Amino acid sequence: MESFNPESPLRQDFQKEYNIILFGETGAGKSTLINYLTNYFKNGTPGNFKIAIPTKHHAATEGLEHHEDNVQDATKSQTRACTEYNFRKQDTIFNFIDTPGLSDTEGPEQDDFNVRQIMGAAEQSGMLTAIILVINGTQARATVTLRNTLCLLRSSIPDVLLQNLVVVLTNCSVTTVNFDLVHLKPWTVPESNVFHMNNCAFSRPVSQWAKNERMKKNLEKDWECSMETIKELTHNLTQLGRKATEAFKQMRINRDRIKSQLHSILWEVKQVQDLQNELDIMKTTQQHISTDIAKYSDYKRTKQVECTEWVRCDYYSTICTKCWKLCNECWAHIKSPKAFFRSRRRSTPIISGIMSFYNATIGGNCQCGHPPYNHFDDNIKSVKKTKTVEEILEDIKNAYDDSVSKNVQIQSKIGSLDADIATLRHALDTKEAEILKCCDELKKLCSQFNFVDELQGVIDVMERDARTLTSTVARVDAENRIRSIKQLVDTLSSAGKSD
Ligand SMILES: Nc1nc2c(ncn2[C@@H]2O[C@H](COP(=O)(O)OP(=O)(O)OP(=O)(O)O)[C@@H](O)[C@H]2O)c(=O)[nH]1
Ligand SMILES: [Mg+2]
Ligand SMILES: [Zn+2]
Ligand SMILES: [Zn+2]
Repeated sequence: MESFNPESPLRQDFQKEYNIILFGETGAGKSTLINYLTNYFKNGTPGNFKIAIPTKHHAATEGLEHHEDNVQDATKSQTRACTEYNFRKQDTIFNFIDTPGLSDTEGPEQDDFNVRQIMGAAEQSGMLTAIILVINGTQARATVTLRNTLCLLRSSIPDVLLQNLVVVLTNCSVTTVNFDLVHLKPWTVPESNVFHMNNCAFSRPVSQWAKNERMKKNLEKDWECSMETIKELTHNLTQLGRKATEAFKQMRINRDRIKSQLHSILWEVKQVQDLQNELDIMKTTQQHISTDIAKYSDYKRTKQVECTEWVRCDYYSTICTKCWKLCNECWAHIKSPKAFFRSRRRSTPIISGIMSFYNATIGGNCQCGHPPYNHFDDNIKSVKKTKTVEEILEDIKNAYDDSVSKNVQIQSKIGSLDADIATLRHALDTKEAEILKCCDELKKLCSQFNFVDELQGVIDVMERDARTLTSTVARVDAENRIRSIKQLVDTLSSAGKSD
């Protein structure tokens, strides 16, 4: 905020100093009121206007700085920044702060920016004597714009300053006013602090009325009334106690905190959703891997194999050591004398073999083709058996091992993603809690505080983002977040209504 003191740089010489800030809808007549105050303090007259803030038809005369934008364009808020105007009356200084108007046609973001500026200017003033609500007194109905302005006002003025509210109804007189002060509810402003003014002198060029006696007369009459009202107004201001503006600061801190938390919530919800999408993809992959593991787990195969085993029996046979087959089966029972006789020589199998050979073939090779010394006698026989053997199918086992190791990897990735998501969710919960806390603090400072629009904006963004989510888990999560912010909105608005 800029401060201009045209009269005296030595403020400390003066004993009484009053800081007054103007609040109001765009076009309500705040800057015009400053111009009227300029004329009041500097003895301006309809023949000799003193203009601090230029208008469409009047150039500035006081060489003061101002922040009027586009004075030719009436659709936009004219005052773009807060400016302090200092006036002296004997031993008293009045510092009036002109501010940008609320319900700017440029929308809620501009409003938000302006509210921040205005509250900042109020905070900077250190001590405030009054907040003057400048309201166009011709408004009979609570239009959307008026409701919006009042909502912004209620949300930005701390309770400690409600005793210092002064209302200036413009464009009207006490008899022509249409604005009903009940619109200000639950605020009540004592009648002594409500003023009516018709500050019409700067609405048209001097040329339009200077030569029209009737117009001139009317204008001069209104002018006189306004000057009278300002006299009363300034007197009343000196009667109000000054209040420290610390509450504005605390409100600013909490508002900023809420905003920053809301922003990071939006960002983190997106993060959670991205991670959740990734997690979903991984879980699908893991399902495929599990199917593969089940599919390839059958890499062992059992086979029935035929084999020959030699077992004892109760008769003797001749066996070839080359062919491993019976060449002469069952030529004597184990208990027969022949067997007994032959078995005594069993310690010399070769002789036994030769003997058996002679016995069996009467000389020459056996029918198997091998010579006699390749044969022996024994009470054994060959038995055919089937055995079960296990076989490992290598490529299937490789696929199985591969799937198992992939599963281990993905499991650990899923684990760390789960942990990341849990951390983010926790951070989100903390932020939601902090927003609640800040809202509580704000409610204590300003019982009419309402952040619903702000929160609604965040909800809109979240809902828009949620619609694009592919992951069902992420969508459910987003919906839960949206629900909890909505709950916050409900709590805030019902608290507002109950007041
Ligand atoms: N007839 C009449 N016109 C007024 C009165 N107060 C302001 N106006 C006119 O209304 C228009 C807007 O007035 P401003 O003083 O610029 O309004 P403001 O509140 O400073 O507006 P912003 O800077 O946009 O917030 C101007 O054309 C003024 O001449 C009034 O009491 N009576
Ligand atoms: Mg203005
Ligand atoms: Zn043989
Ligand atoms: Zn043989």
